[in-house]
Amino acid sequence: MKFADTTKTALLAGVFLTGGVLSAAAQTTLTLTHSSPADSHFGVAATAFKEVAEEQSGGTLNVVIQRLDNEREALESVQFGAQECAMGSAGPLGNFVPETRVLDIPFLFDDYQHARGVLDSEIGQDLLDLFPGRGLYGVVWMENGFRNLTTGTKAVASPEDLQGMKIRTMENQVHMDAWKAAGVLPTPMAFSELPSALQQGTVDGQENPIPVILSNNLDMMQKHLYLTRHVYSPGILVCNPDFIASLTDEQKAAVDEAGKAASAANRARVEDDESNGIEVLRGRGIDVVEIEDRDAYRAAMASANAGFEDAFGADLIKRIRDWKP
Ligand code: EAX
Repeated sequence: MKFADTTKTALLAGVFLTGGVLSAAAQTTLTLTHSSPADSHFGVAATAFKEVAEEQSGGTLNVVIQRLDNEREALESVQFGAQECAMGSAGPLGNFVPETRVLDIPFLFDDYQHARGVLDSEIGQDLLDLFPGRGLYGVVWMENGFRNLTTGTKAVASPEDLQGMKIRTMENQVHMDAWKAAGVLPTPMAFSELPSALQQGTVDGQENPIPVILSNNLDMMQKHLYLTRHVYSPGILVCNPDFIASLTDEQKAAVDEAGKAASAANRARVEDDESNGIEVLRGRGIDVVEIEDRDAYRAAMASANAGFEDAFGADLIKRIRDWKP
């Protein structure tokens, strides 16, 4: 009797353990980091990614969302395989896949429709196809938005006033070259270092899209917001290629579907922030300045264009500029 009881318990324990082990083995953890708060154009995209990836994989993917504002470190970490995926601006991406820098040229895109159209076209896909050669898997282009200049105490009545100003840029050679052409002393740093640089006044200003300024409260550290929209800032969702290769077909398809859902949620939120965010920022007290003459900024940065043509090819740049729906 005693013997039988023990056996039964052992059997039950065995079943229980096997069940536990099975479900643990069947679940693959996917850590996805993103920059900006949960309530932002990247935060909502990460949530959409998690929902679709977990559902479409039949619950075999477990997506863990974390915030990581140093976007260069996030890309490095994905490349190493220390984390599975990362989402953020494409700011530091050119240090990994140099060809993507063509998208960072100022005044390249007329509006959101133009930029999204190019990213969704063969041009965007051709760029994504280069990622595996650089140790990354490009899931989908995302969006950060058109960037606007903000400054602290110094006011900018026209681009001439930029001469000698220290402006924080992303760690992006194209952006630095363009600002240098305008007479600025570009000061590249990771996004994670920006708030303290603004608070301590080590830079005179910075530039970022409305969704970023809004969700990170950058207006609290700046006096003026100039709606320069001088450059489109793509976003990107990347994963580690070995991780993708280790997935089942169903899981791989789930990641791609989740990428599409993330991109849709991200773009919808950018649109929302663009239509409502400027008023919100004005209400919070920052001096918002419409720019009548964006061409003056285009002209101020124009001397950098010859270098961009050498680097990326005049043909490709023209193809992007001339893109039509
Ligand atoms: O992703 O570094 C930047 O200014 C980016 O636009 C920001 O991290 C949002």
